[in-house]
Amino acid sequence: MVRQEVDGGVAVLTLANPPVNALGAALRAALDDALTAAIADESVRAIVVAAEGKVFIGGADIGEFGKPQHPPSLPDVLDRLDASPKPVVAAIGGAALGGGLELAMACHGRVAAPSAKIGLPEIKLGIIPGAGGTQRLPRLIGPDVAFAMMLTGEPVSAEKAASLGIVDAVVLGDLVAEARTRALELADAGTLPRARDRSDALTPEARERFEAQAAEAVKRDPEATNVHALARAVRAGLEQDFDAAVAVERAEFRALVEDPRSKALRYAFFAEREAARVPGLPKDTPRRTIKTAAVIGAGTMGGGIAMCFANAGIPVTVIETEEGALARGLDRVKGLYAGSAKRGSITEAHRDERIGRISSAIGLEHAKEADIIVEAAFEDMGVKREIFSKLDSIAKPGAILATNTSYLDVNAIAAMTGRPQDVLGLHFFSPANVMRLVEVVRAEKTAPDVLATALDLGKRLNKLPVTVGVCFGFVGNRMLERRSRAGERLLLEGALPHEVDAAVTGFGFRMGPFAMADLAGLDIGWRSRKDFGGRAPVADSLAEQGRFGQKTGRGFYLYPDGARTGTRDPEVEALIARVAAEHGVARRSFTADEIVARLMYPMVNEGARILEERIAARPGDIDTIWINGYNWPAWRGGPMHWADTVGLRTIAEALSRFAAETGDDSQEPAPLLKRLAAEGGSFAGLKYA
Ligand code: 3H9
Repeated sequence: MVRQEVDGGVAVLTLANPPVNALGAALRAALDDALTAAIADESVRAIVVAAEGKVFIGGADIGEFGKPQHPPSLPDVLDRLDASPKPVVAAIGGAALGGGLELAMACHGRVAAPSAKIGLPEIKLGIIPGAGGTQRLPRLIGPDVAFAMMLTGEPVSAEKAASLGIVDAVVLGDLVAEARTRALELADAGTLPRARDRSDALTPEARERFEAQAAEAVKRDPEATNVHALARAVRAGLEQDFDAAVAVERAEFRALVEDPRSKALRYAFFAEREAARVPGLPKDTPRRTIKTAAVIGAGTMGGGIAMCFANAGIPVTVIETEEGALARGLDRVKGLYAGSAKRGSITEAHRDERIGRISSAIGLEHAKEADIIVEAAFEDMGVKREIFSKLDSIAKPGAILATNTSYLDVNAIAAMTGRPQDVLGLHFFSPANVMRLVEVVRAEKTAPDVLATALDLGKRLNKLPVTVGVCFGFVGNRMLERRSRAGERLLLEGALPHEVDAAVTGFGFRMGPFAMADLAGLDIGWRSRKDFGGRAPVADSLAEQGRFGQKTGRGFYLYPDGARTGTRDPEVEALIARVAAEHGVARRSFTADEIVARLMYPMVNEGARILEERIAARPGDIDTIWINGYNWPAWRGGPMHWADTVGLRTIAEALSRFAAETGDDSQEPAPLLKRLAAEGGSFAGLKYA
């Protein structure tokens, strides 16, 4: 796991623990042994720690957290590195994250390749750095800058790391050779620069700035236990000596590992990666080549999808039926790029390059050269059928034909072509150029190489593709529909829109369902219910009055003078009472907990049905979809993980009660949920082939 080569007085210890050199027990032990041997070897004057692969070190092994620890611990190994009588230099060839950066900071020198990314992302896992990171980083770059970096968890580039003082230099040529040279220089000079001994960056001004930032961070997210802990650990480093402060960090870290929030975030980390593996789709499935793309439709979705291709370096043709729509769509895209360049998130050169990759045309025949065609036309089966039957005679053989439908039957769409094996759904989320989630809809006849290519393409587009099966609304919207229905019912039974929204934001969503409906436009759901059926008596009554939400200044709430946040409207509350009376529904008040149960349990129930029907391969796929496409609070781990924490028996019993109270049999627990509840089981405990 650690290769050791001694040459010219330098021992180069190369870590080799693919895929990301995570510092699991075996690697820690191997590194510790190699270090001990190098220190003992009289021919060795200096030591270099390098790593194989694209990633230097991806951090501690997250999978080991919460399990019995095998020695040596990471802090112990880093203490020995730090205390080495021979200088140690880290050669950071790729990402140095979490424990990886902590290891590098325990060395006496650090050099990085230009492509290296450097950071402490622990906060995103609900924890804080636990191997000296909260102490060494502030000593290198100041408590204020270090706190800011650890608070976002975002890595910085090698260049930035050098300008901040985290690494000593960025090396363009042979990284390990440069690390050797520097290690020998330190040996010659007889100095062992240690981050722990530094105090020059701990100035009174920097301390003051750190305290202001910490106060603000804690105020912004008072429930985030790890933000509080981070502030305490950094502060300990300002008030106590290094060893005492490290002990504070260690205690905070240990407590956080047991925190349900961190458990949920770690679960979500692995669920997201697991989603890339599709049962029954071998790793070595052949892929088709994707060099060019076409997008049908220049609306908001079509434009956003075209941007995804252009951003990934894939030339794309946007196709419309008439000039006006095309020009409007392209203008919108150019406007978005201009905005990004103005904000500085892309350079002007990148903006021009990306816009240059988007061409446009009138008429489907212009899709004939494309390796993949994504249809993002109007959500209407007739329209989609017509497009796909035409594409069948236009697209080149082997081209992948994808539909961006949010609800419709992809099997029926595929059946319009003589090549259903080439057809699948790519359900992007709005705004498509921003949202990471893509539901990849595998239709009955979709060929394995088409699915594998689409999943690879998703990654190339910097997306998070999750494979789902065909059903109305796939995974995300199908479950959302349950929540919407439950929300309407709650209104009739006596909860008011602001009470429901407050319960949902209190649960951790950024927005409640009614504020969200007002933002999206009530006309959308209203029209779709007209087309597809379904009833939402309150929302429909509002839409019938032209109350379409924010854009008309009135919806579930009032938005006077273009306000972005709604205020309560007595008229709406009276309307709800009237509709409830018409439906003969008795009204009462609801607590926030009752509201959450009423809204979320039916979603969990639908999730269970989705699993039974194999529309999603595993609970983690459903959770990944909800966290990344619907703003489910990641620290609650997604609806299925959350359901396990609530207890499936509690949920099943409540659903039976809801069914009895509302007379809605569809609320009865699904057979899978019923079975797991009776067995005392959990979704996490399900075994999949
Ligand atoms: C920490 O360091 C705590 C310390 O402060 C204190 C300790 C005492 N552990 O993402 P990918 C797996 S906390 C275990 O697809 P990429 C991953 O599951 C840690 N496994 O690759 C996947 O497995 P599989 C702080 C890990 O190239 C495979 O590696 N560090 C870890 O797109 C490939 O992963 C972080 O939070 C890990 N640390 O991106 C960084 N990392 O193939 C977390 C990865 O079986 N990691 N795996 O599904 C990342 O951000 C990305 O993985 C990375 C590579 C950028 C490194």
